[in-house]
Formats: sequence, structure tokens, C-alpha cells
Amino acid sequence: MMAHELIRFPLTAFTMLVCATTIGCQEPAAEPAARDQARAAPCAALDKRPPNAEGQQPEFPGQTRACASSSDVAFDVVVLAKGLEHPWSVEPLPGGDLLITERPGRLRIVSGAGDLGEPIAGVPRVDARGQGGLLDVALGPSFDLDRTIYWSYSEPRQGGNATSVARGVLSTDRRRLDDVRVIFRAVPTYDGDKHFGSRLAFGPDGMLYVTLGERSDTPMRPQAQQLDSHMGKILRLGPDGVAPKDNPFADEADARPEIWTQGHRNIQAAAFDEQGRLWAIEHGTQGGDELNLVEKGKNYGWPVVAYGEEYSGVPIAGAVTARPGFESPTYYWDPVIGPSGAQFYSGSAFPAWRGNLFVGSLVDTNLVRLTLDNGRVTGEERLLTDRRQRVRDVRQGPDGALYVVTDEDRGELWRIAPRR
Ligand SMILES: [Ca+2]
Ligand SMILES: [Ca+2]
Repeated sequence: MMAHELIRFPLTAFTMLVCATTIGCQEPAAEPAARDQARAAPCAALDKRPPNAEGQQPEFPGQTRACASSSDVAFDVVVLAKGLEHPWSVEPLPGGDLLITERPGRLRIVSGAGDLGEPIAGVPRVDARGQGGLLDVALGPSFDLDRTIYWSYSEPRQGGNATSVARGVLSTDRRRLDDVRVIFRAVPTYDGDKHFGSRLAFGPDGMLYVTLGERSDTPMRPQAQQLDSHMGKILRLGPDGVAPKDNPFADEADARPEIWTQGHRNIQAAAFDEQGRLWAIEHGTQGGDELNLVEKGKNYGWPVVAYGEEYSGVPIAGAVTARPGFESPTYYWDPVIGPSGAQFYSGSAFPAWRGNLFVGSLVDTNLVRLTLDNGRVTGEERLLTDRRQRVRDVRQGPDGALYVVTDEDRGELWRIAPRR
């Protein structure tokens, strides 16, 4: 069943003026000096709520509480599917249909017209307790030729569970997966149900980047700083799951060769920008959700460097907000938004949004739009606020529309397209 629902925003005179003078229609045209001045100028921050953690200062202006930004874009939201059980991922297929995962362990295809397909056979067993289950799905880099897809899941294993990555070939009738192989198994296992991380993203280098959480519980946290553990890391794998030889710790004794970066808490978003740079967004503690530019071999701090406080309200034991040798986030949210999937927009359907980073918010139940300039966040807007659903993933389709899934008992799949 499909329901059309409209959201309308008027084009303001300001926006039209901007659109008439810039390519991309997103930021006023300005000389760099004028732009810097504008950035330093006082502005109305989008988020006016008090911070979760008191007395913490950003490292630089604009690292948190960016200016409110309004793109005044008119769009329709089409509900393509309803009644999905905690969908975690939406992955557009080349022809306009969409692969979706449901956390209890189902992979389905929803057609571009909104027909919900039966579960695809061949998905391995998942441990769907808590935050676990069937998580991300990604098309392989040569999907057009070999129909190979990749997915991440919490795999039941001796000692509990851990995130694994598998690949398989989607049959031509799209009813089953063939030649299924588990290409990576994170270690160690742990008997818990939180912080699996698990976003998958293929880079322009043809490598598969995998984001892993640190499993949340106090005994596991320190592993985010230990190179002999996959917990709290971003990994870089070849398409066969083997660690490339130019990974930063490939030659280090006792280090896991798959590690690309360390010091993460629970990273649920990984997105490449148009320059081919990888950005990741992680769930921090209360007051410390982070956007980071991901660079080879770097340490992003958790649990020794972090903004925010424990969810119990006490300080994070032994942590500081900044320290030499550790990467400060490009941006952080305090109060938290509970970030999920993310997508840099590059389509032609919404010229005003080109280069913007869209981020799902679970806690605030909306879609965050960030404008960036020169590696810094310059503005923030919240979309889809009226729907009050936990946004779990956002992806750009081949038609330039944005596709969103919501993490609910009866979750939905939405298409966001220019207003007709
Ligand atoms: Ca995906
Ligand atoms: Ca950090």
C-alpha cells in the first residue's frame, strides 16, 4: 500500500537570490574572506536546549551547535512500505528497487512502486537480541556484473556473539542468496546485545570499510584503544575480506591487520563525500555524538578522550574532552541526537542539497541536514520532524531521491522526492 503525503515549504526571496548566483543553491556566494567573517559572525544556533554535560567547551567555534540552516526545498514524502520490523538498512538497487534489512534477520526487496517482497532465502542465522541482528547491506562494487551483495550482522558464536560480514550472490529471480560466504568475523566475542556498529561502505579504492562498536559494557570499553581487538574500530578489508597490505597496522606484531582507525564508541554511519573522503558518525555518551573525518591510522579517543557524560549523569571516568595525539571530532551533538545512517547528497533531483550530509536521528526522530565548508560544519537543519519516527538509515537512489527507513516495531520506508 502506498500513501502520498505532502510537505510544502515556500521558496523565500532570499533563497531565490542565492539560487540565482551560485551553483548548487546551498550557500551564498562569497569570497573566502567574507565567508570566514560570516562563519565567525554570531548566528542563531539550531539547538537551543541545554547541553547534557555542563562546563565543556568546544575546541573551535562551530564544533557544536551550528547555525540554523534552511534550504527551503519543497519535497514530497512517499511512504513506500509499512509494517517493516525494525528495518536497519536501505540500499537502492540500480533499477530503482530497494534492498532492505529487518533486524530480526530478514532481507527483502521493496519495488520502486512500493511492493513488499518476500524474505530472500539464504541469510545466515543472526543474534537479534537488543541492538543485534541483521544490520547493514551494501551492493558490491561490481554488482552490475556479479550481483554480489555484502551484509553485516551480529553472529551467534561461542562466547556470545560478534559482528560478522558475509557476501553472497543475489539470484536472478531475486528470491535467494547463492554462494554465501562469511568473509570477516570480528573478535573477541562477547555475551552482550549492544554496540555492534556495523555500517558497510565501499571506498573509491574498492576497499570495504566496516565500522564496529566497542560493545558498550565497562569491561569491553578499553578495547577501543587496543590494537589486538576489533572492538571500537573502523576496518578496511579487500572485497574478499582479507586485510590489504597497506593498512596502517598490517606489519605490527599483535595488531589486527584489518584496523584502519581506533578509539570509537558505536559508529553507525560511514559515508564517502564527493572528494572520496570517508566520514563516520558515532554514538557518544550523553552529550557526545560525533562526526569525524576518518583518516588512516588515527585515534579518535574513546574512552579516554570524549565529550559528554555517562548516561547515568556522572563524568566519564578518566576522560578529558581533548588531548594531543587524539582526533577531535569535526562536529559533536550535545544534547545527543542518536545518529544512525548517513549520506552525502550528490544527485540532480535536489540541486540545493548537493554536498550536504544527511544523518538519521533515532533519539530526536528526524533527518538531520548538515552543510559543510572547508571540512567544517556551517549549518544544521532538521527535516521530517512531524513524523516522529526513529530514522535508521538514509540513502540516495539512482533517481536522486532520498530513501529513509525508520526503526520502529512497524517501521516504514520513505522516498523523499522533489514536490510534484
Ligand atoms: Ca547500506
Ligand atoms: Ca572521539
